[in-house]
Amino acid sequence: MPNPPSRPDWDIFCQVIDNFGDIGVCWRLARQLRRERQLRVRLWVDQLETFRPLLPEVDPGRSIQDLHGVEIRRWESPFVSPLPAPVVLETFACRIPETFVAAMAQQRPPPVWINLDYLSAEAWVPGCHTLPSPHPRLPLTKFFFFPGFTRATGGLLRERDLQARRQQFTADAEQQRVFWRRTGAAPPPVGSLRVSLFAYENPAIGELLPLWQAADTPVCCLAPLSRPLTAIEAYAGQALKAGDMVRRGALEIRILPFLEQNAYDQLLWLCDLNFVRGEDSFLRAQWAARPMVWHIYPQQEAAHLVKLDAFLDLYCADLPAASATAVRKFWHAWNLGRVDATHWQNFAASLPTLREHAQYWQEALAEEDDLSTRLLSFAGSRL
Ligand code: TRH
Repeated sequence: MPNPPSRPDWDIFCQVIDNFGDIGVCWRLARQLRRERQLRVRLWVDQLETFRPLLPEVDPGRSIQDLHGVEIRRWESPFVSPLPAPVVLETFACRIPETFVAAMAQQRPPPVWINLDYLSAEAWVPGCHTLPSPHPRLPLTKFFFFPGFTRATGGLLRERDLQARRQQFTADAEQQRVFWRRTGAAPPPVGSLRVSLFAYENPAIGELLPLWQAADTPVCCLAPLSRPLTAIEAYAGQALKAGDMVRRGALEIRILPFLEQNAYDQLLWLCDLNFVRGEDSFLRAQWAARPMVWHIYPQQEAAHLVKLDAFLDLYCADLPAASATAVRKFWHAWNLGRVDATHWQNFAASLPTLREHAQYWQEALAEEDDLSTRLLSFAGSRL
């Protein structure tokens, strides 16, 4: 029986813990389900202000808005529960409102309830993927869904046309001109190493910039407005804003505005090396098929370093030994906040190999079903 018009196909709940990754992932998935599968998606977001930099059309003052075919709802408290969708996705262990859970328990059959977890390459992930967790009181079961890099996991977020869009963009000088015009920056000088910089606060930034300043090859560092700005300002000895440029020796730093999510992809595609962080930019850098450096989200008791090594083991498995060592050492140094000249020189010497590897890595990942396909197939098997 078709759904009544007011009932969406999917409810997605997003609680912004900090930064942009939570909403970055949820928005990408919601938009993809709408665009590629024509599903009606209702996206609940507790902080619309954090959403806005990624999608400037978002109006934080509105409690309901329809953008790109997705119904965006401000997640308010107290929560007045509508009829839940047949599939309910809570993301990153956020707690969906009790009134909504109670409404889910009233449904026959009850909605498929999935918790989408964080991306990790750790060995325990396949064993926990799709495990059920029965509700202690209500006739509901929640399933844990883990994105991941292998067939035994939930896969990776990837739009169907992503590769084609990247190839078109990188081959089209006019699209690239439009990109530079929109960001308000001139294209990087020809022959320079184009580097994008997105990271958490990191003392290593203050160590790397002088190394680039003294490098033989010119470096153009493109930094969208975000936390590294503090370290860049300390290096430059002045306050900086979007549109500013700092030139010292072989280094030119351009401060870009925080880019709308699609434009950020384009920046990654245009660069020779991308410094990324968290979860979503980390994955987008892999789809960009370019060398990258990952600043992982720091966790208590250095748990993040185990997660970092699990990914490095996969990523470096097919690299020649010298490049694998250079990547491991540089990524460790970056995440420990201490980078020296040897780290950078060895890493830089491996860049041509890493570029080829990034292409191969991207192609291998793209052969697998993406996260939305696996989510839909799992939900379908439970409906
Ligand atoms: O912002 P992040 O650090 O996000 C997170 C959060 O810390 C979250 O709590 C944590 O759970 C998660 O990491 C692991 O980094 P991330 O994940 O890369 O998200 C950034 C988003 O911002 C991503 O969707 C890309 C987008 N972005 C833009 O749209 N424009 C930009 O200019 C930049 C720099 C990023």
